[in-house]
Amino acid sequence: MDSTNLKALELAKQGAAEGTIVIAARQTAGRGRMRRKWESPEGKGLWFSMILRPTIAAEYCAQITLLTAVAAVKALQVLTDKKFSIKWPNDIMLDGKKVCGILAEMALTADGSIEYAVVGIGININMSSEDFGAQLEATATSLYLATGIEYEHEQVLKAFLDEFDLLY
Ligand code: BT5
Repeated sequence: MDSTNLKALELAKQGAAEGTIVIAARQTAGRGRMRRKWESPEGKGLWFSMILRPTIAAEYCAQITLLTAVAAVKALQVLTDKKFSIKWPNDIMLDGKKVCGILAEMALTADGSIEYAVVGIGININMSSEDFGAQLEATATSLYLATGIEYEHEQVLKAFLDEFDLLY
């Protein structure tokens, strides 16, 4: 699809339940912040978005990105035995390079609370240097590049959701 965030925003607007997840094998218009592009080639990573309906005031919305980052780090560390760090607020780093990015987008109600939030997460799983291309190779990495292991997408998704569920 174009972008799991776009699809999830559309579904949330139509009333989709909290916990709905949109996941794509490939994105043709994967989005980063400020209209930047997120490379999402087929089968090389986990590209997904979650629909949330948190009952918190909008002033606390930044916490959604922060707790997502913490959940991602915890899950990836358990899975791989590697040390990950967070470049706040939304980049997960491995060996000094970006392995995961987070994009949270939300809609507010008239009284200023959050109507729904969409949290998009991209985790580079099996990306090789060629998949990143000359521009990203210096700044991006994947679980495969760092460990030599080809992780299953479902395994990474489950590990993340287990941690996210606890923190959320
Ligand atoms: C982010 O933006 O890091 C948020 C990325 C969120 C992607 C997910 S995938 C599922 C969901 N659906 C979407 O459409 N998006 C979300 P930002 O901090 O603006 O970083 C973007 C920058 O990261 C780009 O300008 C590139 O420099 C770099 N980049 C692009 N693709 C990358 C990749 N696969 N791995 C590492 N870095 C990448």
